[in-house]
Amino acid sequence: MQIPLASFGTFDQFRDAASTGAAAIDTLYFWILGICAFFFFLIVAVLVAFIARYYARPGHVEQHTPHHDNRLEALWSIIPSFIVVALFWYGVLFYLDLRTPPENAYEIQVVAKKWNWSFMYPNGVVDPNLHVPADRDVRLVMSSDDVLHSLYVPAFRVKMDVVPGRYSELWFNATTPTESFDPAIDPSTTGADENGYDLFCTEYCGQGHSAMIAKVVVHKSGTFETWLAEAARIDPTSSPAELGEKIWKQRGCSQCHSVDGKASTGPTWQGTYGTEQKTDKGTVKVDENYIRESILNPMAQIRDGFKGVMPSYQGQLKDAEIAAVIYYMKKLSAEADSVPATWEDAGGVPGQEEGEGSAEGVDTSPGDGLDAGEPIPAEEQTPADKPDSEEAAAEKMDVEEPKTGEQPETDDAETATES
Ligand code: HEC
Ligand SMILES: [Cu+2]
Repeated sequence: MQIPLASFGTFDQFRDAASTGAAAIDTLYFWILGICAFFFFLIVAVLVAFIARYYARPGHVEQHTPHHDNRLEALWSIIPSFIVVALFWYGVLFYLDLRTPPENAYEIQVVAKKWNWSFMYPNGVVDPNLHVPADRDVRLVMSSDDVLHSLYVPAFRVKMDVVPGRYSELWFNATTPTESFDPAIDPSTTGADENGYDLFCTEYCGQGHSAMIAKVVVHKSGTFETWLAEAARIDPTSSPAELGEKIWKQRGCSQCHSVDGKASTGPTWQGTYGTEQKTDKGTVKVDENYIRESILNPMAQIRDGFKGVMPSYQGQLKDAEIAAVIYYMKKLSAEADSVPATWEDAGGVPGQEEGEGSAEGVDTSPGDGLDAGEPIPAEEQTPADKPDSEEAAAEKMDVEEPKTGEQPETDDAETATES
């Protein structure tokens, strides 16, 4: 909807509506605005007329004025009641529609944290911008890693709080595909809805709040699937260990696993690969099979000194991603030299057409893991790797605690220099 006088300089207050629900919101909004404006001008006009007509003049004798008129009272009570009830009625209808996602909507997981957005797709792709198909109901399931945030897409006329400790949801059906999108352009430097629709955080969440901006890219029907498949593709010339590190950071492993030798909730990954460890089912060699099993079925064997609190990543990490974690753990161990530089060197990306056959050493068929290298003698193991008691583990956790607290501060500093 194009509204004259609606632009304040370069900032477009009223974005062109780009979702199916936007028209109803706009209609209601402009009815409320119109009715308010009508009564505002009517009341001010009457006020001015009465001042001109009835102001106190010298020699004027006060006359009797009527104090009450039932017909008038009824008129100005009943008419506004109808107006207000009608606005409320439409408001409730639109609100219910806005809050009730249609069945079979395409679901995207949203995680807000100081100060960025992550959008997670059913095939495991994680992107800092929201990509959606045009002409399809999309449902966002949103959660926050830290404080209260709020997701707002002006062009879609949707807004919803993102609250720590619970899920909130939002849905829309985007009608107008994005013409061009360049992920390299910083979303906070472009104006209204250029390079994708603006997506803002609208709950003041700290220093970097104003930079918590992302773009909504609406893909023409049929092209979204292509984008999604392309985004999931792993570049065969990229490094498997680097992908493993990215997974460790982005998929939450870092909350419980350190890579610097310190045990926290879970064992450290530094120097663990290739060692022998005690579990509740006996001694085990940390090899491909054990790592894969630990990720898919963490309860199968629980390392001594740790609790079985790790969630299963069954269905969440693809074969190639598990392989990447294995390469990353290997990179952090005495066998770092044997880690291939690229997927191509490793014989291709597991599960991806170009490279048939799984990577050397990552093949998880029984027995294969055993020839991955000599076990490291017990003396060479990192002591922090195997806390001897529950208390030791708890103590280590306490020491770790400030580390998590520090995180936002470093972010603070970064943002401070940016702005
Ligand atoms: C909530 C904390 C938590 C998170 C998050 C977590 N883990 Fe764990 N993990 C543990 C604990 C505790 C153990 C040890 C107990 C056990 O074996 O189940 C463990 C064990 C492991 C092991 C076995 C390693 C060893 O030395 O015994 C692997 C491999 C592993 N996790 C991988 C991962 C990956 C990959 C992720 C992220 C995708 C992850 N973990 C996320 C808590 C976690
Ligand atoms: Cu925020």
